[in-house]
Amino acid sequence: MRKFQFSLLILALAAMSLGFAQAVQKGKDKSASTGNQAAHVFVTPDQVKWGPAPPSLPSGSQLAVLEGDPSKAGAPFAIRAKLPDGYRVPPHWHPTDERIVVLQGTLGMGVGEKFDPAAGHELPVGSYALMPKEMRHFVWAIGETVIQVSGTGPFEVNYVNAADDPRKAASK
Ligand SMILES: [Cu+2]
Repeated sequence: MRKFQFSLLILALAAMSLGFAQAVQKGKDKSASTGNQAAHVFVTPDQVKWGPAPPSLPSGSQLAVLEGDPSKAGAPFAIRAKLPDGYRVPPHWHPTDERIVVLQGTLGMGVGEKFDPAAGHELPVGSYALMPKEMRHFVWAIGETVIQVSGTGPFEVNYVNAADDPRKAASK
């Protein structure tokens, strides 16, 4: 049984890195005219490739990588997440700063170790949020909500209550 769970985890991780690798292909051509070695990125809306969210997030959301590899430590990344109406991410924290722009819908967001929308904020389209590393917070979606998250990897989700971790639930 343990072995089975472990292989599931490996599969999930492999799927994640595949998804990331695919996205990283974009914008690899270098600017010859300026000699600038940094890769540039242009992503039009039709080029955003949605896939299932990583197992660290509750199921039902979708994720697209716009830039970089969110699993890589010390490297910048930008991703989008599409959250269905009523979607929730219970109190959690990240090892790095999380920067969010709301592109569609309304993102509810609050700070603290208890999921309490009454103590949170409703962020409509155009809103920006910065959640410093290790700060406990929670989010919920009002209407189908699309957010852009950028920061420096690794993008990891740690739950305040172990029971909220979908990775734990999946291995039950
Ligand atoms: Cu978060």
